[in-house]
Amino acid sequence: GTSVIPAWSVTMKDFVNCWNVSTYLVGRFQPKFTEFTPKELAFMFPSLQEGGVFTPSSCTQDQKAAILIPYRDRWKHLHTLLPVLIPLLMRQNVAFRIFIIEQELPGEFNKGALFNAGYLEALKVEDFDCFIFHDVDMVPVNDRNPYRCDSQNPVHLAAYVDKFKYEPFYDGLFGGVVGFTKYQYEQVNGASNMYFGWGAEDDDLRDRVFKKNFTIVRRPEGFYNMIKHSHGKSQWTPSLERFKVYSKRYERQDVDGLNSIVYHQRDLNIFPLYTWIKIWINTTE
Ligand code: NGS
Repeated sequence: GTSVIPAWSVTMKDFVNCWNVSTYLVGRFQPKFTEFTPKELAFMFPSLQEGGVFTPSSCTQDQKAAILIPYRDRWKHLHTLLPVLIPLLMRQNVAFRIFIIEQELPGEFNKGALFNAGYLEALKVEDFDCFIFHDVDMVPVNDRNPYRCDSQNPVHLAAYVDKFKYEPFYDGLFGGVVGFTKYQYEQVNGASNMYFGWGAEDDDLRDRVFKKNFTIVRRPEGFYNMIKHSHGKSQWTPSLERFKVYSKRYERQDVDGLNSIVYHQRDLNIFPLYTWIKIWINTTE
């Protein structure tokens, strides 16, 4: 209803109008998977500010979103995703900052730990309202899927993926692209830090969500195409340990997560396209 318009906004910018972007949106589209250099991308998006920051100019957003992309050794994917993701976020009038959360080598990839470290590091930069955890290989192909958090429950944006013929893969799928408010992420104690290698960390996160009496908002417009992997290895090798860790998930939830993450921030670089943070996590345990 109209009751959400606060008095202060009536003067100039209308924040409700920020999500009223129907005229800019195209719905489903088929992006070409083209890799660009950071320089080309910066040239393509002059309204993007240093650090990968965008603030819509015609309205005031009620949410500031941190787009957190866990990363390691996927340069080509990242620079194929961004030419699609950045203009989509702009069409949606999202106020955002893009963070690349890179895990320092060596050691197995740990996406959950990168979620937690990225979340904490983002909050040192700015007080964001919405945290979108975004796989580097998930390219959105429907811009009517708002990069926005739900005030009540965590959101699953990547609901329908080409790899699964755009069918729900399984009921509990909660991977690819998900969104939490600060309150929601802290209530579930973030993600588990104990999944090294591929798989199950997203199932664990889903169960944390349900355990704390949230439900999941699955977006009917959440269509994505996955970038094909030319080389396998490291983060894509299914971890055999994962079932063992997963079976103890409820015992660990309150002691393993946002409140227990041990990491070091090795580097923070403000580039034109993104804020790039290098993270060390202990992978020898
Ligand atoms: C499940 C994995 C999830 C994974 C999903 C989709 O089997 O982590 O497949 O993977 N769960 C376990 O391994 C317990 S996908 O086909 O997209 O690579 O997200």
